[in-house]
Amino acid sequence: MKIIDVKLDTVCGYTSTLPVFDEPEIAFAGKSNVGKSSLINAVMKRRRLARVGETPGKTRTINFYHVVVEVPQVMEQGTVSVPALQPSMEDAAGDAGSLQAEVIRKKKLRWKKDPSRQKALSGKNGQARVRGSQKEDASQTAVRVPTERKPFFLVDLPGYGYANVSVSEKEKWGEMIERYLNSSPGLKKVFLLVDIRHEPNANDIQMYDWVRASGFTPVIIATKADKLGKSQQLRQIEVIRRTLKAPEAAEILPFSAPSGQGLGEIYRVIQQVI
Ligand SMILES: Nc1nc2c(ncn2[C@@H]2O[C@H](COP(=O)(O)OP(=O)(O)OP(=O)(O)O)[C@@H](O)[C@H]2O)c(=O)[nH]1
Ligand SMILES: [Mg+2]
Repeated sequence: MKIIDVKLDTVCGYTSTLPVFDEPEIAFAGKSNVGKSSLINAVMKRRRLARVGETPGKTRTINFYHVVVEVPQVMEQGTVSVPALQPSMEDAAGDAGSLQAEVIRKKKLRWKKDPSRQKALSGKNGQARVRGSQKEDASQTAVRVPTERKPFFLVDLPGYGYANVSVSEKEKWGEMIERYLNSSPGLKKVFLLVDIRHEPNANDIQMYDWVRASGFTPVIIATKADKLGKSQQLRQIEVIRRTLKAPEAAEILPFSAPSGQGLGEIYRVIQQVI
C-alpha cells in the first residue's frame, strides 16, 4: 500500500455535527497518551501531521484525516493481481510493483552517483557490472502491476481517562465518542489501543465494551511495544486479552511507533476494509 496523499480534513468538537462521508472511516480509540496520534502518523508516514503530546489530553476533538492510497488492483474473482504483500514495514507500505520499481530506481541512482563504480565500468570488472545492471532492467519491466487508488478516513478520537479534566468535560468526551461510534454509517473498523506495559483499567474495559456494543469487533493494538522485550510482549498480550475478556481469536497486535513493529499488520487490516 503506497500513500499518495494525506490531509487533515475535518475537526469536530463536542457540539459539532458529525460529518457523513461516502468513503470508509477507520477509527482509533484509546486512553489519553496511549499513542493514537503517533500510530496515525506512522500509518500516514508523516512525522507530525497528527499532533503528539508528552502530556495526556493532547487530542481533544475528533480529527478526520483524509488518506488516498495506491493498492494492487483486485481482479474480478476477488484476487489481487500480485502475490501477497510482504509483512515487513517497507513492503507493507508500498505495493509490490511500485516498491520493487522504487528499490531498483534507488539502486540505479546509487550506482550512477558512486565514483568507484563509475571507474570500475572502464576497468577489468566493468563487463560483469554492466551485465548486472541489464539484469535489473529486465526485472523492472517484469514487476509492473496494475494498481488502483482508494480514499478513506483515519479518525483520531480524543483520549479518555485523562485525570486533569473536569467530570463534566469527561462526560462530554465520552458522549462524543459514543455518538461517533453509534452514528457513523461510514465507520468500517475500530482499533482500540492499550499500553502494552499495563493491565487495561476500568476505562479501557468500558471502551472495549462500548465498541462491541456499537457492533464492531475491535482490533486491539498493544502500543509502545519497544518498551518491552519479545517474551514480555507475549505475556502482556495475554494479560490484555484476559482483562478485556477478549476471545481467543481476537487480534491483539503489538505496535511500536518508533520501530514500526506491527505496522504491516495494521496496513493489512486497513486494506481489507477500504
Ligand atoms: N516509546 C514509545 N513512545 C510512544 C509510542 N507511541 C507514542 N509514544 C509517546 O507517547 C506520548 C503520547 O503519544 P500520542 O500519540 O500523543 O498519544 P495519544 O493517544 O494521541 O494522546 P492524547 O491525544 O492525549 O489522547 C508521546 O510522548 C509519544 O511520543 C510508541 O510506540 N513507543
Ligand atoms: Mg492524540
